Amino acid sequence: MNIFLNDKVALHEGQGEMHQGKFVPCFESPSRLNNILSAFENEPEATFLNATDYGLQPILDVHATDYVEFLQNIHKDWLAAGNTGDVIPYIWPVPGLKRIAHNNLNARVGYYAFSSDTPIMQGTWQAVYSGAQTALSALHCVFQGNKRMAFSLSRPPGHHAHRSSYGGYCFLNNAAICAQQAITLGAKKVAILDVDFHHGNGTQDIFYERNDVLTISIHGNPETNFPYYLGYSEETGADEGIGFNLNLPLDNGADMKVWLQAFETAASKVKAMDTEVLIVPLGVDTFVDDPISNFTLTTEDYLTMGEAIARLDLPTVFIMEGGYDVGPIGQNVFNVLSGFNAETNK
Ligand code: Q9C
Ligand code: ZN
Repeated sequence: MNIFLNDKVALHEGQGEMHQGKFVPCFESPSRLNNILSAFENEPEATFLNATDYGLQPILDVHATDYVEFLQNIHKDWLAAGNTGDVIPYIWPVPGLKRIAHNNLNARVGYYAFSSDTPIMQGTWQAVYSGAQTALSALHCVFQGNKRMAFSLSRPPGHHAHRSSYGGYCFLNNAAICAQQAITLGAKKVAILDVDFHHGNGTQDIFYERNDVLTISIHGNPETNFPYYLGYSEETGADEGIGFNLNLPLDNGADMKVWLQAFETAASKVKAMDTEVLIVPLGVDTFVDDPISNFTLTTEDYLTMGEAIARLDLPTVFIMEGGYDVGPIGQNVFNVLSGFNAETNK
């Protein structure tokens, strides 16, 4: 197991988010990562590696320059304007208002945010920049280093981030940045199989008109789950990308049996294409006791999940996404990689 770590993750720690009408501690916290790391500490097969810095270009190949500059500067500007807490949006340019690049900070924040749950603080840019480099390092390890698998163990997550907007705890779309980097390095076809509980809306949108990156997501039905406005089964791609997006929304309460049926549909789609690299945005918020999700997977089911992913028999890059039951999160993530490893070494 080649595991890449981001030593800047603690720099991103939000003060809180709105949840069911109350301001509560952020679900997406540094303790998540510490607990995952602990679960791997005594694993003889785990090799911990430091990330390489591939610079800003791979990020700018996916995200707009003005958006990246916003992420780099907003907290500094926010403090200079006399604010003290985290950057949190409260107004959005919905249809009927003017969607304009605004000088006012509150207006600028609403222009780039799509949800209110994703605070920005002083260290956010450093943490997310390093997170993207961690993911890129895992991609390079697999795609150029010819390794069977690598795991980018970082936070905050990425799959909700669009080309020019952040939300759902995500700023830079690490999976998309890796997929694009593989294409830049010469891959003709890349597949992204998102197993986080939530739909990978950012990833879908970024590649929606393209046929070189297949995007698949197995997730909680957006009729009742975040991100609500995307993730339906009829979204199959546009233009050149028609047939290269597959959404597999599942009803609340879905267990491993139901999940595996969806996985088999996803697997056939991946196998039908000449995929060179598989990227797996890995969220374990499908866990039965996850506080903000409602599938019913068990700790043991994650072994099965890892085995199933390994049977796709592809060079695979796992990228850490969600999972908010911080007690079992380590064992759950460990089991996915451990199942993958066991199946690979069979
Ligand atoms: N207060 C990921 O799993 N926030 N993101 C819910 C409830 C959205 C989760 C708001 C959850 C996004 C990467
Ligand atoms: Zn999630």
